[in-house]
Amino acid sequence: MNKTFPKDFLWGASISAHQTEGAYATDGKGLSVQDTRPRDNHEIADFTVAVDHYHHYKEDIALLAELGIKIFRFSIAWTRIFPHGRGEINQKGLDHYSDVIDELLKYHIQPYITLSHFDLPQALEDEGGWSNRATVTAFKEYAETLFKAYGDRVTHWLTINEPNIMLLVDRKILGKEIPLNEKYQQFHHLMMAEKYAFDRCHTLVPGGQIGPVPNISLVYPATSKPEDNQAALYFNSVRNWAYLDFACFGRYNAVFSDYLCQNNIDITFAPGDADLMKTALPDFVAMNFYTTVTVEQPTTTGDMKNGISDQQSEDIMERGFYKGFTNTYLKKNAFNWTIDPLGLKTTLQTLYDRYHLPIIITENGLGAEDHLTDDEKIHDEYRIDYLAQHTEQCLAAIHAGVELIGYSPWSAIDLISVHEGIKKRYGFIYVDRTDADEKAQKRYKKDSFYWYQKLIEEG
Ligand code: BGP
Repeated sequence: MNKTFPKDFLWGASISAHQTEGAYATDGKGLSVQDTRPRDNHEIADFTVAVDHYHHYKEDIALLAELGIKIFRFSIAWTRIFPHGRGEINQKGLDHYSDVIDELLKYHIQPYITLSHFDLPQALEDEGGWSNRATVTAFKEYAETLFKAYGDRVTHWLTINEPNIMLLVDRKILGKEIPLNEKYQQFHHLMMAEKYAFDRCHTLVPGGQIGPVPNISLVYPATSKPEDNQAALYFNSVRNWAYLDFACFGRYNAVFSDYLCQNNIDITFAPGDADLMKTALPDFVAMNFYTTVTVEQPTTTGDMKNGISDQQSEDIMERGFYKGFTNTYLKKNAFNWTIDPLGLKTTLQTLYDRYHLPIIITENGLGAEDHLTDDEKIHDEYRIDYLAQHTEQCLAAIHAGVELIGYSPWSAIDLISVHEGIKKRYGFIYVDRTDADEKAQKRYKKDSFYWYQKLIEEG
């Protein structure tokens, strides 16, 4: 059996705009919900400076070229293009990303651009955000603007980053809780926004290819008890397949529909939605994977906390459907996220078997507190170990027949964690700052940089 990856395998690295760029109000950029979100912990870095990728992008891309990546997954900040979400275009914003794209192409690195990564314009949020159907139209106009501006150089696009996590883990991602009824009308609007992006990309971008980019954690039952299997069935649908069945089949998943019905949730369609759902379809599935999740059937008594406070921890629960369960067969990282490399292979096989579309992994990584030594090294062997185990399972999935076309781990460079600041580092490149002190943000190559460079060279 071939021990190496296909020669055309798309080795990449990933970031998002708000977690790396900083320059949160520079060159005409408007405020997003990530700039205004309530912060319960003022000890951790916010996104105002982040790792100043906005000004360091040439240096960072040169390092990524040295790393040897073939693709670079990054997101465009909607509020750099439309400071108020719609209406007047900010030419400086359009110019900035045009320069970023040209810098990547200079090194023959293919851009994989995420249209939106948790950073809805605040001006649209003020009008109801994803609860307001008008936001779908604003997103369509935003996507069309990018396709027209960059479609001559960028063929591969991702829609909206992890809509499932944005909705299910709203407190962590957005700093607020969305009521259940509203949450699933937002689901419909997010999914329709994605459909418009599929449709317009295929119309406006020559050879354009586009895909959804959910966070997929396969859900295991805590025991072989039929009740626990039911709990896993429902959470797999609510967390994973609801989003991908809508994107890839243009349908409401049957188990998810029952979940909505049991919660008395009615979804309002707009005229034309049912048709566009079926006709606008993706070319590939992008998937972010960190871990798997285990659930049990909730008992009718005991402490029942509704909702999910973190996508990885066991304190997820929805009364009557599922409750997080500690899987003692899996190790955990320092931030309480389980580690399940074989679960990645199983997830890839399950996904491919269900959708039969090419798959690219656009996030996978280990958040850890790295340390810069006096001789300017970062010995992150724990990250090498995590990535080695997961890329090994990627190869095993390919040998098992999965059309896995690429692996773009999180993250290219250290960045500000969604809610745990800079101390939770993911990058191949270390950025010298702390949560409290921005310092000079000097860049250093970690041991994992050299490990990944070798893996890309040798496949
Ligand atoms: C995913 C997001 C990324 C990143 C990652 C790590 O859900 O797409 O933006 O945040 O999770 O999560 P965290 O930053 O909480 O460690």
